[in-house]
Amino acid sequence: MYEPSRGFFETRLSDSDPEISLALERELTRQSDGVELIASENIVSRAVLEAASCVLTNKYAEGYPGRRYYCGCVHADDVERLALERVTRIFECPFANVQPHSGAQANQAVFFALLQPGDTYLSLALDEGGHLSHGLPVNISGRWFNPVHYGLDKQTEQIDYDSLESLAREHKPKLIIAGGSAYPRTIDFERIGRIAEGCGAYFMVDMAHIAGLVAGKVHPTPLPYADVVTSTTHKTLRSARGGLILTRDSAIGKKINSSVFPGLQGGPLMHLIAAKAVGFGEALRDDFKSYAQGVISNGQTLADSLMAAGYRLVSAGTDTHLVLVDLSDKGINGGDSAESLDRAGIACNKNTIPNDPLPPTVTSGIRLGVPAVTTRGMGTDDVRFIGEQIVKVLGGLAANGVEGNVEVEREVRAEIVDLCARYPLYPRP
Ligand code: DSN
Repeated sequence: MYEPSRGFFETRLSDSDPEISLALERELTRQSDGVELIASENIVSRAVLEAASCVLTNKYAEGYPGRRYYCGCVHADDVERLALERVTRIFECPFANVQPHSGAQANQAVFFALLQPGDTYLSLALDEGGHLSHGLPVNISGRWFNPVHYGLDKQTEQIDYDSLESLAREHKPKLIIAGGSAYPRTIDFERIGRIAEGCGAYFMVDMAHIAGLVAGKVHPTPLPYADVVTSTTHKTLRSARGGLILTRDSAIGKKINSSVFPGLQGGPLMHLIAAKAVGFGEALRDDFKSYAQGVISNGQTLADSLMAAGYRLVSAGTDTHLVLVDLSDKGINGGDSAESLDRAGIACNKNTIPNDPLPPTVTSGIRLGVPAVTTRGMGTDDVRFIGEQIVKVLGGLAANGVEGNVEVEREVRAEIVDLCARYPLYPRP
């Protein structure tokens, strides 16, 4: 007969599995010593981190609070009710579903609830700032449905609302999606809502990138105009990793619930719902507003410092946490730039720019974002300094090439480690 040793319940990870423990320790060092400018990333509180590894990882809770398929869900119910109560308060919206495992699954749940396979919908083109779950041909949204993409105005590089309207008239979509992962500007939700209404389409906003800015009331909310709003919970919103769906319409809410479970998912990740609830609680506090304001001022500062150094930004600036840098006139590409910056301690990602002549594996741009540095407490002076370091690395890359930039990367890396030491993360275990 199997008899677990006490060690099974008592031994810490570092003793039980030194290999994984070491990798995690190194990851903490990487996060602590580097500047994180990946626009979709953030750093959660210790409380969120603790909840994410709680005992609810052991629990199956298929169904919804008060309507579960398994027994023993009383505390899971409390946790999910708190998550729902908090998130509906943040966004002033009567219905939420906090069970989607990710933003992409939240989007799929909306498709499953409101569309039939083959239905036409409009969304922002991926290479103009959209998202792969909004119609990439190899994604389920592109294979099983019929996406028609709207794009950006060539002059302003902001959404071309007139052409969106013409496309809506021409294609009579069942759904219009707004939002994306590399669009730095405020979207006119009211106008797209009107266009959707005019052609009888549902209007969905994927606010994954801006959810924390909406929560902090430093960005217009899509809630009054959209039939349904999806989001991730871990980007600017700074909660645990996962997805979220909101709607003001109870009939849509019912459909969403059954499309998340049992339509797409089985047991919800209750430990992450607990951690989402903790993050939502934090977003209701006053200091979250200061954080959100900090994100906006840091984003603006990063944009201004790069433009002042002669870098062209897509749409010539930002209204949010992210900036998209066009490197095509610098003789360097996005892939090499992101890797060089990474070696210098600055993490970001290569990103296509509108009408990019280079493939998505190379790209002509990089996407930068400031949520994580803002969370650490870095302010506009620090961000200006980070901007200068970016300019040094990219200038070195243009002048010296990939191989020759080692010295510049080393110098910048030392500056970045010094900067980060002033803004420590979690204590070591
Ligand atoms: N991977 C996310 C981003 O970087 O924007 C979107 O899913």
